[in-house]
Formats: sequence, structure tokens, C-alpha cells
Amino acid sequence: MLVFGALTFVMMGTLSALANHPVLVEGNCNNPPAGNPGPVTPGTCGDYDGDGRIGTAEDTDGDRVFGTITAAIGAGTGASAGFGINQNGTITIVASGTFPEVVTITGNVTLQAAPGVVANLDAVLQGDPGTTARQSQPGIIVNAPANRYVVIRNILSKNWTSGIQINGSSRVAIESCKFENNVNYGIEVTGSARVTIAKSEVHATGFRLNPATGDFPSTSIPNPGKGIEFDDNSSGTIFLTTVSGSFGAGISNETNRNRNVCAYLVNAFDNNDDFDGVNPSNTPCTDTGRDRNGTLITVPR
Ligand SMILES: [Ca+2]
Ligand SMILES: [Ca+2]
Repeated sequence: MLVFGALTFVMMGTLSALANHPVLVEGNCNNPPAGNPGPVTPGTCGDYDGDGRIGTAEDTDGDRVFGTITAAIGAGTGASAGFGINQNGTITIVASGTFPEVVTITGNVTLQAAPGVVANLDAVLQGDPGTTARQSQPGIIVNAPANRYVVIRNILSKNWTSGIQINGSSRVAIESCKFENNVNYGIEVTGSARVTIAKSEVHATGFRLNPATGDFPSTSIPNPGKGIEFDDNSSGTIFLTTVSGSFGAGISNETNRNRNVCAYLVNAFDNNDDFDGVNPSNTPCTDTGRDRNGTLITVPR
């Protein structure tokens, strides 16, 4: 019976790691090191649950509140083993803070900040030794199969190579997000991904000044410094979104097609060219099926 009991316990632990459940992520006070593990006065520095722990100290204390997005999106470790979403569930950031983390998403994940919360996914955290290396990486990387769906809502992503890079056959909705001072792309869509972008802002792509990583675009060259780009066989729509101050194009269609990126009610200003291969429209986007390569055709209605 003891052996049976132990087996049952192990199996339940395994099953809970597969569960689709919501978790919370707390905020912090922008202090280095990344993950802010030091104890804080309970209820301060983003300590939403009031236990005096934030950051990595909150990641392993045996509840469904986490201090880093990286821990929340995994299975969980330590006393919190099995409590993370394990790439299947909803992460809600409930207090403002800076999250200097590369977030990799591969499943049915909703990553969102609660209304009024500023969740700053920032490569730069002053005084943190990882700051230099992070600036040469994308902030959010999505690579999920076509039978999964990713939602990114109310997130600020800045100072990366790309604010978000979406690869493979991923399906992604980006809503009410902000992408600023990323040097290559604000939003980069590759492969056969399908992405809809609504009520978002993409600003100052290709413009970043950091003593360790360069003065973009004055002495370091953005590559290419575009606000939003669709590549390969990807497709998507852009709605009620502002794209401004890009070193390169604001919204660019570099795919193999010319009718699979639709921009409806978009405000583009002060980009090198506002639209490249995309015709802005004041009528809603609709998909009209697939071309012979299976690419979704998305055009103004
Ligand atoms: Ca806490
Ligand atoms: Ca916790």
C-alpha cells in the first residue's frame, strides 16, 4: 500500500504539471539583480500577496503566485513544482514591475498584465550584469504549433533586438501592447505564422542608446529597424494601431505574397516609409481563403 501511495503521488504530480490553470506574477521595484530576490517590506515593491517575497524568492514558495514570468510559464520548481502553467494556461501580471527576461512561448499561453499594471519586459535593468547580453536577444519568442493559440495582452516590450519574434506556424493575437526602442523589429513575424495586432503601439524601432551596446542608429546600424514586418509565408492583420518613428519602414510585407497583410485604421507616422508592400485601408480586413501554397489571403473587405 505504501508503494501504491507513492506511485499515486508521483502520478498526480505529473498530471498537475499538464493542467491548464491560471497563475499570477507579482511586480517589483526595478532593482538589480534580475528577479529581485531580496526580502521586501510586505506589501511593497509589487508584493501582491503580502508575504515579503518577490522575484525568484516568490517562484519557489509553494503557491500559484510567481515573481518571474520564466518560472510561471514553466512547470514550477521547489515547493512550487507543478504549480506553473507548463506552457498551457494564463499568466496574469498583477503588479507593475520590470521583467528583464526572454520569454519563450510554445503552447496555449495567454500572457497579460491586469488593467492599469505596467509590465515592462525590458532588456535593460540598470546595474544588472545580464543587461548587455539581453540587448542582443528578442524579448518574446513564440514558436508554437498551429493547433495552439497564443494571446499577448497589455505588455510593454523594449530594448531588445525584436520586441516580439513569432516563428513557425504560430497563431498569435497581440492586443493593447507596446513595443519601444527595439533595434531590429518591434514585431517580427516569420515562417507560416498568423498574427493579428490590435490597439497596440510600436515606437522608435531602431533607436536605442546604451553605453555597452551602441548608439542606434547614429553609429550602430539597425537591422533593419522596422516597426512591424511579415516574412516568408506568414499573414496577418493590423487594427487600430500606431506605428511611429521607425528607422526603416513602419509596416512591411516581405512575404512571398502581396495580399496577406491587411492594415485597417492604422496610424503610421515618421517612419522611413510608413507602409512597404502594404496598402492601408479604412475598411475591415477579411480573409478570402488560401492561395495554392496554403497562405491565408487577407485583404480589405
Ligand atoms: Ca510575494
Ligand atoms: Ca509563490
